Amino acid sequence: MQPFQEAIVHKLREMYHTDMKSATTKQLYNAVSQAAMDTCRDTWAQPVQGKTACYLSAEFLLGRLIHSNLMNLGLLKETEDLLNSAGINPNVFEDVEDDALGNGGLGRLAACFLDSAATQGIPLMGYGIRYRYGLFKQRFAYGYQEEDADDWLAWGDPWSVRREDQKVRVNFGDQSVWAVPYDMPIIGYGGKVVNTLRLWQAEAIQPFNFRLFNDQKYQEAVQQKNDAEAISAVLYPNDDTDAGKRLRLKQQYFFSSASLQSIFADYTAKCGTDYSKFAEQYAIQLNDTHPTVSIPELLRLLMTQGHMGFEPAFQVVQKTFAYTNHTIMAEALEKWNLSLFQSVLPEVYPYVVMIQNRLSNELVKKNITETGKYNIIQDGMIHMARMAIYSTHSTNGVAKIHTEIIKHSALPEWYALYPERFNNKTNGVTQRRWLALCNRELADFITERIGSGWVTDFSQMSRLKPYAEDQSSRQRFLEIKQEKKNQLADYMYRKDRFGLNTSNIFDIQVKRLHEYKRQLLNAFSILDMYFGIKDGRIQGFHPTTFIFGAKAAPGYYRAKGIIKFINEVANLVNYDNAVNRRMQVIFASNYNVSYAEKLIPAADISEQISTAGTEASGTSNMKFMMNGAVTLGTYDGANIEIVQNAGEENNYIFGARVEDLDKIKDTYDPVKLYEKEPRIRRVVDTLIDGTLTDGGSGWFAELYDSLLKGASWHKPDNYYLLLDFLPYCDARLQANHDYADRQAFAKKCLLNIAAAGPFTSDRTIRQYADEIWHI
Ligand code: NBG
Repeated sequence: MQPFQEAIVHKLREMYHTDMKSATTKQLYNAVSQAAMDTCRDTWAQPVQGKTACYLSAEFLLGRLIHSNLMNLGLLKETEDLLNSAGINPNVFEDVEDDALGNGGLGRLAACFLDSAATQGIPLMGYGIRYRYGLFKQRFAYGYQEEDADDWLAWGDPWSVRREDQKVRVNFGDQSVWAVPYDMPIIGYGGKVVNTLRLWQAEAIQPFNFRLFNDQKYQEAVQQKNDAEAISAVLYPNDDTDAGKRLRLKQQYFFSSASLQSIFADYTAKCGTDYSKFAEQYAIQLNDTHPTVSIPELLRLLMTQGHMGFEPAFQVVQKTFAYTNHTIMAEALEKWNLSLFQSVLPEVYPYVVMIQNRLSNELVKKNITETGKYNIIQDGMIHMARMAIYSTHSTNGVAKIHTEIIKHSALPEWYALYPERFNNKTNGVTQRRWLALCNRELADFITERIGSGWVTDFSQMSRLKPYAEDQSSRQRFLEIKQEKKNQLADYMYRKDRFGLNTSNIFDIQVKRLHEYKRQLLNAFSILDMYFGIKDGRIQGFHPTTFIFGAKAAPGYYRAKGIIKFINEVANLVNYDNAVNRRMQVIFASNYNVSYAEKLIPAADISEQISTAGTEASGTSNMKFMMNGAVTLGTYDGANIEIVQNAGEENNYIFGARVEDLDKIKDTYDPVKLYEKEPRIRRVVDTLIDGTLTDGGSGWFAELYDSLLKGASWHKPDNYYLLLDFLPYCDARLQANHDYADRQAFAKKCLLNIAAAGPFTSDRTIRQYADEIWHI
């Protein structure tokens, strides 16, 4: 036995008095994880040298850790051999809950960054919240989404270490709590560098009041404990909307203050009490506006504990912080009601006022009289994005087009004032989780051809390009794709009891449910193909399985209506014997990181169909690309950079561009399109003509109205579904037609893989380190 295998056996005995043969999955999981933790404790304990970057984020969507950690430590194979030799399926840990401390792209990006930084030896610390319950679990009941709590701790938490000695106190207007850190090792590939993710848990200062209990006031006796724990109880399930809740502001300040206090104490221990050099030791990146209250918090610490004057303290703040914007959706630009802010954070509010005063003086000096669009405090609200841009040295978008939109249409007034602050950092994803781990067959294929250097140097992927011309490589690629479809089919059968037809094209759209992402357009186009096949209008259609995966925020009823609609479309198609050998529609339930790891490698077609100008970047588009799918998408977000690199001829780009939409936005009339085009009318009418039923909820009629009548808060069809409908259907049928030439299609896929080099988060994080943090 190898030493690591012995360590696992030893852990089982020590922790559970059991052995490989009798251990439960949970025991195995905890024993393997603990044994792996032991192998990296020494490396982890090594102090960071030089400047540290701190990534503050309300979300870290890590996914399941055991496989990625074992892979990065080089212990995956040994572990699997041990399981095999004990007659245990090496896939046992697939039953282990996925951690879900994030909503979608923003939280998953943070997780990719951690992996990339540790792998490249960049000292990056993550700071966030240890939510007791992560993103809800999704079920379908009669096609409706139902939500259950995500009790991720039920499996134990072997990858965290509670650091009682490092807890700090966080004060609100009406309560004080402990913030207790749980540290997780972030193990770089090869195991040479181990960074830290620190997640804070809220706990009561006095968890139990003995006197009240004695007076038989049982509820009151634990009131403080409940109130404290509420702060880190749940992740807000909103993806890019501002929940606008008191508790949410508390969450934001809770982790911001705890992180800043901790960083401040580290600085003091390292450099003493001269805080003027703080920015030489720490760079702090704000992941969207959620941690922006860190800005006045650092100012407060520098001025009260560091005894600095306002101006020098502000200079330090500005040099330390940088801000990333992840969306231009107006509803996501956080604003807090002034009186709410004052009552929750009375000790912080004065520092916001100081920042506002400095801004006011600067505007006067610059002769700017229209101050309303700049003011941080305006009309009874505190504008967090404004505070973030004004008080930091860098504001970045997450794809080229997104950064241009920020500069020229979302926040042009700020760009006019401080053009030098704005920069772009196109997102990336880690090829270790999203290729090496989730698609080992394809990873081997690549390594056999270009060596294994791509695992840590993704620019080497371009060396794969010649193999796109090689018939036997294309054949092998097709075999691997088939294998991944078979594996997905097994998995989906176990999870959702779906029987996938694995000889079909797999056409997949997985991402949060949002109107701008246009899952409804996808469903309309499926209906159009369905009618077209039945009517004989569409001939020679290659059988296709259309797969969706998406959670809707529980309070976002229109998104829930779209889920119900897609499930009804699925029923219609799948039970119609006239077409169901040619089409299948499937909605995977509870889409999450682990599901993505199965779905993405099996895809032929990656659906990236957001309205031009709305998706800041997208990151699943990159994961699909590196797993050999073609992109069927709009000219939006990182799709643009993807097709520029991989060739438009190897992808399927359709629909209106931002410039086109700008021209028509005041005159666009979806009703005209609806009246003129029978195919549009037919699919839209399924919302109200009884073809499909919403079970009496009224949701389908509401969707119909949103397209043709608009609502008090938006114009009709404000995401231009009807405008892009026909071009989308055409592009989709073209891809379907092209697929028939398997060799030619495989070539497109291979060229996409070979062009994926720039879309690694290794490149992205290097750019943050070089250009923003100067590490
Ligand atoms: C999301 C965008 C995506 C982007 C990720 C990561 C939010 C607020 N924004 O397009 O919608 O890829 O951020 O940058 O979740």
